[in-house]
This record gives sequence, structure tokens and C-alpha cells, in this order.
Amino acid sequence: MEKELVFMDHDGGVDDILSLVLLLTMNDVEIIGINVTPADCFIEPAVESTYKMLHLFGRTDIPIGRSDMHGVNAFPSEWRARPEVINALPMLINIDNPTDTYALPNAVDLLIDRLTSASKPATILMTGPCSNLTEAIRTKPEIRNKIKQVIWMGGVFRTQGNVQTYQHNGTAEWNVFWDPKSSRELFASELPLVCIPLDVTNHVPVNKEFLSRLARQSNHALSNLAGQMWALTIDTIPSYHYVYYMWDVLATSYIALSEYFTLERVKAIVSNKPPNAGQTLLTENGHSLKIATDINKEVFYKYILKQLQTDIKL
Ligand code: AGV
Ligand code: CA
Repeated sequence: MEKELVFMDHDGGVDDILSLVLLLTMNDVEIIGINVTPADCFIEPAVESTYKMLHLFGRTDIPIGRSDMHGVNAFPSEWRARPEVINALPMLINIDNPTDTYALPNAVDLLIDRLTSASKPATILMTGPCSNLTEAIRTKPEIRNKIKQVIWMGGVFRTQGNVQTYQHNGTAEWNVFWDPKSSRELFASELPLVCIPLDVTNHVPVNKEFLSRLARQSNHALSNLAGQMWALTIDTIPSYHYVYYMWDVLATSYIALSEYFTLERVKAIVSNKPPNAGQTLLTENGHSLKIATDINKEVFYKYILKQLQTDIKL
């Protein structure tokens, strides 16, 4: 079977790195490039984690791009600093990271290059903000023909958002809020977009039951590593308030499990002003896109557990 081409753009959170792991376990996927956006991360440790994951799968040939984007609404530094811990985990700390972050290709350039040279249209998977993609399309509109679909962990439609800050009424999801202008532009572009919003990621928290199932298979090195990474999210900040969800992991699983998702075609726009900047609003005058509203949870958790039994190089 011909492999599906996937370009991933992530922003270094713990679940972004776990999403990269999941993508690397998918036999039917050919990863054509990975961009790292310094949104929910600081760039150096996130590039390092990315490289280390590629190393575990013997895939350091996959090119990494460095995004220079700055969000209008920065993520809290406490969140951005968290992923640094990943690189210190016992299974990762001794993997040398020869990558000079500042010598990497620019993310927008890499995306344009990899799509242009791709043998067929590719899937773009975004588990952070969408700013590199919109900039790439502005720079070279022809790449639209090389985009099969865009899968984005982003937005919230019929439930509460997760942005809690000044000048905000809590209706937005963070990946959209980081750069409302680009998000608004993405919706307006009417690319074949599938959003995996909070409405559906709320169904898949990182709960103790799942972690316990995962721990029972920790004879598999990858399960052991993933279990340690998820354990880092249990005291997510502030832990008395937030639950960590499989936000990005669920979005990534869509590549393999699309038939187990419930999708709805909607029309929506993105607000770019307070008090609801970054809100994804359903409106008849909006742009057409698909949103996921439900997932077969048992199939999802089982799939993750199965993929995390993949052998890796230690
Ligand atoms: O809004 C969800 C997005 C996902 O891409 N991110 C985390 C996931 O990688 C932002 C986010 C929301 N709440 C958070 C986040 C929290 N409590 N800690 C870290 N990041
Ligand atoms: Ca993310």
C-alpha cells in the first residue's frame, strides 16, 4: 500500500511529543517533515525532544524546521518550560543531540519545500498554532494543490474554552488564541480542514485508568517511556484546576482512526478581538470546515496501547 505523506507542525508540549511518537509508530505514514513552533514550549528543548524521538525510531533523516513565529498571546512561561523535563528522562538523557537549533531551516521554508517536492498531496497535522501554514500559503499559494487535508488540534465550538487570562471571557482554545489573526486566515482559506476541538478532546483525559493499563505493558520500552512522559502531566499547572487531555494525541490518531470519529460540517469564523479573541464561532456567514464531535473512546485508548508496543532502538 502507498503510504500517506504527513507533515507535522507541533509546539513541543508533552502531548505534542507523544503525538510525534504515535505518528512514528504508524506504518502507513511517511513523515515528510516536522516543524517546531515556540508556542507551548521554548524552542531548544523542544527541538531536542523532537530529535531524540526521531533517534529512537532510527529516523533522524526526517528534516526539522524551526519556526520564528511569535504569538500575539504568549503561552504562560510555566507551561513553556515544562517539556524540558522530557529530555532528562533516563531513556533520553544520554541520546546525544547534535542539532544546532539555529542552523535548522526556517519552518515556513521547510513546509513550502517539502510540499512542493512531494510526489502527491500530503496531510498537514498541526498540534500547535497554525501560523507557519498560513504564512507558507501567503508566500506560495501554489502549495494549496499539494495539501490533501489539514488536521488541526484547535478550537472549541459548543463548550468552554481553556484560555483564562486578562481581557478574555474564556471562550477560546489556546492554539487558536496564540495567533488569532492567522487562525482567522486559516478558516477563511477554506482548505480541507478538520478541527479536533476541545469538544471532542474533553472525552479523552489522561486518567489513572489509562496510565495503569499502560504501565502493565511497560516491558515494552516505548510504553515505559510514554508512561513516564504522561506521568509528568499529572501535576499540570495549576494542578488543582486543570486536567491534562490527550488533545494532540487524539488529533494525531485521526490519521489512523478517522472512521471512528464523528464529524460535522460547519461554518465558522475566528474572532480576533477582546473579549473573545481566538474564539471559533459557528455562524451561517462563516467558512466551511469539518469539526470532530465524538470519538469511540475504547477504540482510541486500545489503539494507543497497541501502537506503544512498537519496538524502538535503545
Ligand atoms: O489547548 C490545547 C493545546 C494542545 O495542543 N495546548 C496543550 C496541547 O499541546 C495548550 C494548553 C492548554 N492547557 C494547557 C496547555 C496546560 N494546562 N498546560 C500546557 N498546555
Ligand atoms: Ca500542542
